[in-house]
Amino acid sequence: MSLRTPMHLAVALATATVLLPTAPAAARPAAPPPAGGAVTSFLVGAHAPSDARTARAADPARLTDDLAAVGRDTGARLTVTRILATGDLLVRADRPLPAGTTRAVLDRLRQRADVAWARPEARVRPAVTEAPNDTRWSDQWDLHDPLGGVYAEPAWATGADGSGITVAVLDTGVTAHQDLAANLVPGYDFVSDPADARDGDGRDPDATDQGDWEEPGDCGDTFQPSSWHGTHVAGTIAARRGDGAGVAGLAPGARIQPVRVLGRCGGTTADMVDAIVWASGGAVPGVPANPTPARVLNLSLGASVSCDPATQAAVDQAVARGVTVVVSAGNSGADAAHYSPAGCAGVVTVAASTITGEPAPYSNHGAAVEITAPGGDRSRGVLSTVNTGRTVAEGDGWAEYTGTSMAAPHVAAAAALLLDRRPDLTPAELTALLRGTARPTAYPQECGCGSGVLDVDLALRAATGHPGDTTRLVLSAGARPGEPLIDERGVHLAGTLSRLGAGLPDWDPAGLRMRRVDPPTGPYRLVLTVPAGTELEYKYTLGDWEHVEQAYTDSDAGCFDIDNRRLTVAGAGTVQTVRDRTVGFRGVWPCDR
Ligand SMILES: [Ca+2]
Ligand SMILES: [Ca+2]
Repeated sequence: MSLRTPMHLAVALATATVLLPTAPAAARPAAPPPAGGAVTSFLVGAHAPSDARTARAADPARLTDDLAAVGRDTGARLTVTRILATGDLLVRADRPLPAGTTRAVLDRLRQRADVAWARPEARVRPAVTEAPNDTRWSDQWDLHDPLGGVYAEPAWATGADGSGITVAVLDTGVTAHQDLAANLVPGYDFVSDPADARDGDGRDPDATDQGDWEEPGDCGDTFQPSSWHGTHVAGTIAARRGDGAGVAGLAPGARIQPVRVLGRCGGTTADMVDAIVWASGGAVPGVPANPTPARVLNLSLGASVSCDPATQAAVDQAVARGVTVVVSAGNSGADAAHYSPAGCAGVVTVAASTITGEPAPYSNHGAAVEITAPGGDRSRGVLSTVNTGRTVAEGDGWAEYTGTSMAAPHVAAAAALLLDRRPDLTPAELTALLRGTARPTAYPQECGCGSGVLDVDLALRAATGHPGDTTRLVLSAGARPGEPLIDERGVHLAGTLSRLGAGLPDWDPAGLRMRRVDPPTGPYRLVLTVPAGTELEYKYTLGDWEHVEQAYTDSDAGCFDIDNRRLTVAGAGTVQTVRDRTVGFRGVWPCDR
């Protein structure tokens, strides 16, 4: 796949020598990444398409001369660097401009007779324009849904895919699967009881899932088909992306190390403890050393007991070796502290959320939870790789499963993406990044779902120190089914305001006004009061209809309304996502003042 990246722009600049009136491309230093919220480039309308008779084409050289005076007070150099195919001009500064200079540049440009309009340039978001060609991609709401998803596409657009990072999946093993085979490294079978392992022996180097079906009387009264649980978890982390088939994993460049600890009727704590040590690079008596120790472990499993000292010691060892241990919170709707390994110290305990970004009703919760990620519910599960066999393996399949088991691998994959860009991150640093960029859920106090829902895109930007031109405010609002989202007084915003980057004005969450308008199931209205002169990019979704727009306030602070499919920009806006009963926002402020 070819996602648009900043590299395309850099290439274009380097080759556009004839369009650099004041500085040859070779002598022009590469533009630094924009600091949070600062402006480094402008788009200038060189003619008015609606009234071409009265407009004259702007002269790049004269524009540059004019802008030189504006930039002088800050020492910035402004250059017309490209003429777009539309005839409009791209003006770039050689450094991020402070707010006052940005304003002065825009004022100067707009005073010119040969300029129809001028705006700070905003980044086009590849998340909206391109998608992987995996045939089931549209069903992977967990990766791309604006309310419930983890924002995989903009994260991938940074170039991160988990390459070079091994994630151990301590689970039922994996089966052969076309969507996984390329990303597997050898693991180990730690199931020591041959009857549960079903492969005729105890521990051995073959982590192939033999099926965990249960006959009546095995450990329950009824037949249970094989789950292929480990294959599902592995696919969420690193199924092949862009192969025209099946699903895409969140970290499709990562390697999966299958470590088998679950068989018929589950597994034992003793086997899990050894597997944690081995997968993270420690020595286990009687087992050859792991040639490819993992940086991340995923344990989508648990028992309803508090963390025992052996499990805690194994986790401590892994963490001491720089390995991040991600575990599912459990599916009992109870306090995760009373489950193991969810309640262990030093692990990243993951609760589950739904397609609407709300806490999943079955999910364990509480102070032991670090973060929440998509796990689905009865309406929509998480789609990933499975086998079609009811007992032993048969063929490749894909299926939606629901649970915190499905949530944890999103976080494990996110960790792999972060380590791809920042191999130096410690487990504690990594956890702090994931938590610090999660978007708050509705009713965060009651939720007990940690810092909120995973946002891989924001985490990567924070990890790489490149909030770039997308310094963002992330706002979250929502309502439980059946509850009014916003009361008629116009203010009912759950969640908190989080902020990345510097240089932004203070935003007051109380400045958000949201009101439901008629008909009751129909459009919502959002009124956002923003400072004058705010440029931002926003996305709104109505049903399957999605659109990205930019708005700019050049005089008074204002607001915009989204009224069904009619969008009126009276001042500035925010990201707006509209669904039946839930409204979420996700702000993208490419520049600010
Ligand atoms: Ca075995
Ligand atoms: Ca695929």
